[in-house]
Amino acid sequence: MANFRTCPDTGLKVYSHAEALIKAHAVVAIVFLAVGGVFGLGVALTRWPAVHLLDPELFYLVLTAHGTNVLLFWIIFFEMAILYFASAVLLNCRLAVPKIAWAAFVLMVVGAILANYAIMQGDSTVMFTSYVPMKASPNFYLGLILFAVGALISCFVFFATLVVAKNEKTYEGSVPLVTFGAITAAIIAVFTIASGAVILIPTWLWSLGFVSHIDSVMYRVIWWGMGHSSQQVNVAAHVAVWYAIAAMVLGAKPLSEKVSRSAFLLYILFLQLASAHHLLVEPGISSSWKIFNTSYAMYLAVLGSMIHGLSVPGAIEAAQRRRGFTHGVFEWLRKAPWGNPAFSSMFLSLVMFGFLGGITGVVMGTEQINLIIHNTLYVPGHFHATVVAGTTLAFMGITYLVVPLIFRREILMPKLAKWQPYLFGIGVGGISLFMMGAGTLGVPRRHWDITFSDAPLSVDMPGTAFLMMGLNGVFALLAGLGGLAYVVNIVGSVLFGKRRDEKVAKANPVVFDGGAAVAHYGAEGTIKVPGTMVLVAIFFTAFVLYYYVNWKFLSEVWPLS
Ligand code: HEM
Ligand SMILES: [Cu+2]
Repeated sequence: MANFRTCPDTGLKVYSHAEALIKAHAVVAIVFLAVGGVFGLGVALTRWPAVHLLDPELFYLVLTAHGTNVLLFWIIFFEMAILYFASAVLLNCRLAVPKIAWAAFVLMVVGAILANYAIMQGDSTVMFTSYVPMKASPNFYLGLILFAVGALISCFVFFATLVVAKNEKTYEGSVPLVTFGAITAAIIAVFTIASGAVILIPTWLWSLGFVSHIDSVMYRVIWWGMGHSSQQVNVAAHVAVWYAIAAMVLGAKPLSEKVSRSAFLLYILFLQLASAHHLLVEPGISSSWKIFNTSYAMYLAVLGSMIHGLSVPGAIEAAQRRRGFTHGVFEWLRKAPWGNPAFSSMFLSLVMFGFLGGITGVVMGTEQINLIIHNTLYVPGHFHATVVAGTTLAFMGITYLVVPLIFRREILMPKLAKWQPYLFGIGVGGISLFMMGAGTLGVPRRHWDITFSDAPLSVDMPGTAFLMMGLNGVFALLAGLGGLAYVVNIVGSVLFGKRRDEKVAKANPVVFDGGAAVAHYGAEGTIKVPGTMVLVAIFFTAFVLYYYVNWKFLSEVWPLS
């Protein structure tokens, strides 16, 4: 029987099916993160020349398994949990069609297992991008299709739940910002999954032998309609998580909800076009198409992220100043709750996503300077900054709130939880930087052996490239340790953590003041956020310098005189 309980921390009404679905998705997500993380470590230890762990066959298989499990299964299962949280829980309402939601979950699980089975069999080593004419076994594509159909159905359950909330008037005014962010993510997800279907269904038929030919350029164009958009689903979701954590831990509300909402809107409007940045070196596509889509269109999506990048720390600064941390420019930041893993994950995610992921993304997305790093290890360096330091770390952060609020358990090892975001964050920051460094020196992407020992022409890789790959391995170990600390602590808490009844919840609240303190926010007039302005100035300076340096590099690649 489905029913509601009232959350002792927030006063929200929590519907039992929504709660159970959030738990199921979160747990399965974490299992795939653990599996995919181990594969990631295998990849990094192979690319460390002094270790060179796996043989070539196994390396590419493990690389395929790594990308698929973490980028698709970990992230998307977790995102579905966020959708249920942002609809049913935040809007105080029942879930529209719980049976269908469960069926979708089962489809996703079956699909994910089937794809993994196909990869492990060894005849689907096509990397997660599965570019034709490389051919995987039919089960690989079928697994991805089932997974995607499940995710699509979950998105529709989310939309239907919004309608239920509206009809049954379970909230007042417009939906909360976090829900708005989740709506953005879900809308983009529908486009993403549709692109996936358009390309993966024919490819599946091709691998079954019913279709004779798939055009490889067309494949890439449509595949990246999915591949890139899914990254924007991730960004929309993790930005929503930033706002959620800032609100829950500090009572921070955005400086202007309108501005934050329009920033989400920019994602919906401009982002699919930006997927052209994956095709910049593709022959057969015109330069004007590439340049239009990757500059004018892409910059508007980037603008969205930059607005959030100002708005989130601004909200935190304002909340901290209201609390009395008003000395100097940065007291609010120094005295932030750095020991709270939800907060530290969120802030590290914000900083690394912006500085490491954001700046390099714009540089890579520029047609001319893209050529310097195309298909080098710089590319995985960049996207580990976005999707691991950014999205994954943010999701880890909110788990520390989901465990007490939804699983109703205390965190089993709070000390470990305190350190975990730093371990993982520094590890991932390291692998991002060193992969980018190695890529700048010319180390190729997805290559088993940077010495090219079996190639007919010899290749001179500078010594620093070997150093970079070694450091990458060391920081991969650190990230692996941080990942392990997360998985063990969360699984342990869910199974063995102290139960949180009303009394425990009162004694150890995880949500700031039940969110009540923010209600009067607007009346205080304009709040100055000088610290945030300094941070933004540093960001732009770094941005401009790095952009300039890359054009300079380019001029050295092709000396004209
Ligand atoms: C312990 C943490 C991790 C480590 C040490 C790690 C390391 C690596 C390394 C070394 C590569 C290979 C780059 C190459 O040879 O081209 C790679 C690829 C990749 N990683 Fe990770 N990674 C980690 C976590 C993650 C997470 C959490 C995600 C996604 C959320 C992710 C997504 C990817 C993707 C999509 C690829 C590309 C696969 C391909 O080129 O087919 N990684 N990772
Ligand atoms: Cu992209």
